[in-house]
Amino acid sequence: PAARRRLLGEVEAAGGLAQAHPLVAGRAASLKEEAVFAPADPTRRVGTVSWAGEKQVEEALRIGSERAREWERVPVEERAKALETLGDRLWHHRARLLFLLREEAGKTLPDGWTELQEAIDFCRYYAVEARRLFGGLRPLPGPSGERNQIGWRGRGLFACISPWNFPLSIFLGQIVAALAAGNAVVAKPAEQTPLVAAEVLRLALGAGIPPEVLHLLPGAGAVGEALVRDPRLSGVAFTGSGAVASRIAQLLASRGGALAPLIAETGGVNVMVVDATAAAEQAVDDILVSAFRSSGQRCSSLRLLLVQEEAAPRLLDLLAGAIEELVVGDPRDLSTDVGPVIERGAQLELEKEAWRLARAGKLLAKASLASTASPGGYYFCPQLVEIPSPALVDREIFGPILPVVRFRIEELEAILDSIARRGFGLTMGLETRLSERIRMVRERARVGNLYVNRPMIGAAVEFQPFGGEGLSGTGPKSGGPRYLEAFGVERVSSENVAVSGDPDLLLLSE
Ligand code: UN1
Repeated sequence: PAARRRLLGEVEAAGGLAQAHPLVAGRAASLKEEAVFAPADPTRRVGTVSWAGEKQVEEALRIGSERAREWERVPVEERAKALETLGDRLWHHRARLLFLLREEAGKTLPDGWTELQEAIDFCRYYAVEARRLFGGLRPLPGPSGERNQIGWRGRGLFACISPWNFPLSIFLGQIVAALAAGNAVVAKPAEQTPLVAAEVLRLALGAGIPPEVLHLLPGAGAVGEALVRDPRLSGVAFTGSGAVASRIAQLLASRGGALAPLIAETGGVNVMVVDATAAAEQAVDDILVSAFRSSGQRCSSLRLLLVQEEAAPRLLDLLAGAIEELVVGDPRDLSTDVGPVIERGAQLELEKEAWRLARAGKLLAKASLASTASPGGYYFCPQLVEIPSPALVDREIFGPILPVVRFRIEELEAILDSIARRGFGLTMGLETRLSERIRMVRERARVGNLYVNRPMIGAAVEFQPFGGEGLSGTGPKSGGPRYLEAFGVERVSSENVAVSGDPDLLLLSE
């Protein structure tokens, strides 16, 4: 608590109005400004943003595509060093970043802190990975008389289109991966969180990343669409809704020019199974974290709880009690467990969903709003709703509503199969003490990340590569050893050493 209070003091001292502009080749375009307000209290002004127009989009595309090769030719060691310096700068400027995460995105201090750590981890991990993969040509064996070598190179210009729920770590993770692989980047942050993005971009330029290869375009969907339609773009990294991912894939396919890869991470309808052998207290802790951390606004968050009927009375009782004790309120307050949701629209949508589920089932527990919270804030108090069938949860509800269904153990395999058939495949949680149950679930679940007897959010960079399949995304997992490959191309060089080769190789092949 003392350390938290000290950190809070530093965060408050780093306050003050923020500004975001389109930043093309290091030049800020000054256009009409609009105010940005805090979701915790929409009368609290956080700063101003000016949105990118057609002119900035065109310039970023032109300069980014022209200058990408220069960045690619920078030795990988130098590129990696710049990314590590950026990681150090994030740490150095942590108080300001935590302040902006709190004010602009409504994150509590612990939520901001995990995100900051993740962003730093991405910088360091992708720097190491860049050295491993992009460090030059590697020899391939045979055939005799030929020298064959293979290596990774950058693709060109990438668009990085990122969500508001991780305005620092996902925003930066995409950018750092693209840069590490030798690409130039046009970054379009979510329109809800341009201020964090602008701060991060300034830190990146100060870390030695040339302004000609990293451009920022704050804007709405139209900016992303204009980018993706342009044949000068060599690839897209996107995290957000499945609908937008499909739209991007269509635009990329129909724009003419070379085909460009789409690395997409989208939503999930993530299930946790608790069986009768589970350790109840552990399960309750893991459920609370999985469903309500970050106000349930992670794509990895728990969306549907399945409890074996024998375990249900005790578990749901404990869980209901714990939910009623959660403190929902302003993230400025250290006692807050759950902050606001991102915007008014999200709050209204959640209220509608909660109403629909409660009508079909029964509300078991609800947290309450702290008296210090602003009544105008976009709060939605965590709820536990028992429903009669998993079929009532057929799409992602992005916030702190937790529907629960009781099941009989002989139904479990069929339920898991029907969940897999829906096609979402991001995360799954399992609480059990039976090793054969762990094996069975691992076998039947079609998800990118399965978590057993621990929370089903909070994948750690390098140790738990993160990402889904099916409706939950394409492409390799972020924070894993395959991710950078998706941002590059592989090139092979084959040489007849009888003509050009060095004498040692000639001897070997004789
Ligand atoms: C997301 O919400 O888009 O595992 C991803 C986690 C985070 C990633 C969440 N590292 O919860």
